[in-house]
Amino acid sequence: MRTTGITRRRAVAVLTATLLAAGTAACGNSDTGGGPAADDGKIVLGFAQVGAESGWRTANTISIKDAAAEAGIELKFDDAQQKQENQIKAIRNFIQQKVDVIAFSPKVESGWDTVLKEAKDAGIPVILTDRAVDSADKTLYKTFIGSDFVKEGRLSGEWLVEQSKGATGTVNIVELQGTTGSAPANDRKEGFAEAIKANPNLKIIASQTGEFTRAGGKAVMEQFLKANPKIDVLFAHNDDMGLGALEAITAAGKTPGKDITIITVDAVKDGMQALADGKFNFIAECSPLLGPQLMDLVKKVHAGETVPARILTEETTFTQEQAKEVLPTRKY
Ligand code: GYE
Repeated sequence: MRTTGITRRRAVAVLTATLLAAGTAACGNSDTGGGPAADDGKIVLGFAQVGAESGWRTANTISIKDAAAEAGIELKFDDAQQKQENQIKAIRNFIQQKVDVIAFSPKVESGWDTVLKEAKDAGIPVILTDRAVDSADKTLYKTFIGSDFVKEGRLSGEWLVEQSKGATGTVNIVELQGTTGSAPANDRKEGFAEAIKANPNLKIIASQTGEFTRAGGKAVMEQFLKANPKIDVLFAHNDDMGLGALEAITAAGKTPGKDITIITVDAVKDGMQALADGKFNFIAECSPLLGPQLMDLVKKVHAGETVPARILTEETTFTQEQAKEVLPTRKY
């Protein structure tokens, strides 16, 4: 359907990956920071993960751990269990331990300036992965690697606009938002809302956070179904919330994918299975496999090399037919 767009995005991502790979061979003295290396000469990376809320996050954590081992980087990994204060504590610990590079996936966008300034003052470069921060001072971190969440929302909305072309009456949409204040929740909401403006029949009648979890998706969908007799479409900011919502929809005597059109984001295996089974209708992909690119960046910033301010990951979209095709070889 959007073959051209998909091809272009892939081309950009492949080019980015190639450039990154080429850059890692270079070496040099770091004047931008980097504490003493580990005794065995390995680069030490402190990574503050946001938690383990979804299939996406699990795949992301595995990717980071595997890629660090592969790259010969010593990884200090902290799971903040969805608490920003835990992430801040972990970053402060990394500073105290004088790690060489700090990377983290910020739970929410705001509230990072103080701790980022502490890392900068200590001369430890910081890389943001997956989620962005709203700090005005862009020198507080070296680069941001992750997806274009606005685009994911927009692609989801555009697909719906295309599907609803013939609709004569109002199409009632409910939205399950991700973690309040997080970059993916803010941006996916924005991109989707922008795209569906193209058809005035498309109306968001309810929108609430389901915290990116299955349990949250189920509980909020139950409320939506109780409060709204006519729901035509569900837009869930990730697969897990969509999967949780399936249970609520079935329990309410409706058929997911038929009575209610379901659009989600991520394309993790369980989501793709639901899509192939006809329970979901469309998924905008968000790749969790950031590990290899992150390790390349860690080496570069440790070597004091200049890196691009923003590095986008490879993404595509899936219909039910496309999900059936790729599912057998899906890795996560
Ligand atoms: O979409 C969701 C996860 O930040 C991109 O976080 C990530 C999001 C992902 O919990 O499943």
